[in-house]
Amino acid sequence: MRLCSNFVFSSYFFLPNFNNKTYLCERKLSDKMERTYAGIPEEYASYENAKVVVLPVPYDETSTWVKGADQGPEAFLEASENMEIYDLESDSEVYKQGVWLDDIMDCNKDPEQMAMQVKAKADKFYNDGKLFTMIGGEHSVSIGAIMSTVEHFDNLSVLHLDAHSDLRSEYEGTPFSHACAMHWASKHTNLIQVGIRSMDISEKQYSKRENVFRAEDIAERTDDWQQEVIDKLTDNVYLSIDLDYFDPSVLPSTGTPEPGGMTWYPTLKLLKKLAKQKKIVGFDIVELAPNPADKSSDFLAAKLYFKILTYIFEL
Ligand SMILES: [Mn+2]
Repeated sequence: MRLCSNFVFSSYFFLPNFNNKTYLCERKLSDKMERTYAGIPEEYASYENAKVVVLPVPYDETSTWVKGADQGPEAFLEASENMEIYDLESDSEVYKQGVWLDDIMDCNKDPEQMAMQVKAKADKFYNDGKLFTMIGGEHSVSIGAIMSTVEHFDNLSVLHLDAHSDLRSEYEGTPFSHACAMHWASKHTNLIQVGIRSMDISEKQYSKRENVFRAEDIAERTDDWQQEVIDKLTDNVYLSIDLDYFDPSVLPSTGTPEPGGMTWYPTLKLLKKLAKQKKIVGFDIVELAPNPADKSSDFLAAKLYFKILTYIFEL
C-alpha cells in the first residue's frame, strides 16, 4: 500500500531540495511497495478486479534516428505517479474501475519475436475480458497487439494517430519494423489515419486517400472534422497513438518530430466522440522518447492515457 500521498511525492519530484527527508522516505518505502499504475491504492490495482491492464513495452531496436523510446514506459509511469488522478471534466476518478500494471516487458531484441511476445500478452488479457492498453516503446510494438485484437474482435477498425503513415511492407529487411507498424493493419482491418504529414512514395500504393485525414487538411479546421473521422469507423476500434501526431510545440520528446502537427483540445474532442460512439477494445500510446530536461511530453502522455480511460468509462 502507498504510504505517502501523491502530493508528497510530487513535492520531491518538482522541488528536490524541498524536504530531503521526504525524498529519503519515499525511496525507501517505494522499494518495499508493489508498484501500481499512478500509485493507485492496491484495492484498485489487483488483476482480478481490474477492468484495464497496462502493458509497458520498452522496445527500441528498429528506430532509425533519435533513440530513447526504450525509456518511454518508465517516463510515462513516473509522470503518471505525479499526476492528479481526479478528472475535472467528468467529475470522476476512473482508476476506481481498476487498473492493473503488468511488469515492464523484457523484450526479445528480434522485432518479430517481440511482436509475438506482445501478441501472447494481448491474447491473455482479451481472453480474461480486460481492456488492453500498452505503452511503448517504438511503434513496432503495435503490430503484435493489432494481430491479437483482430483475432478477438469482429469487423475491427484501427484508428491510427501519427505524423507518419507507417505503411511500408518492410524496412531494413523486416516487416516488423516501426516503419511498417500499420502495414499489417492496412491489409486486415479498416485502417483510418489522422494527423499524417510525412510518408515515403513506396507507401502510396497501400494508402487509401479517403481513409487518411492529413494534418494539412484538418489542423486548422474548426468545424466538426472529428465526426467525419468517427463516421469512417466500424463499431470495434483499436486506437494506436504515435505521439509524434502532436505538433512538436505541444510534444517535443519523440523520435521523429514533424512540423505542422495536431494540438491538445481538438484531439480530446476526437477521443471523446470515439469513446461515446464506438467501442474502444484496446489502445496504445507509443514513441515517447523522454528528455530529462523537459518533462512536459511525459506528462502529456500520462494525461492522454488517463483521459482516454476516463472517456471510455466515465462519460
Ligand atoms: Mn510517427
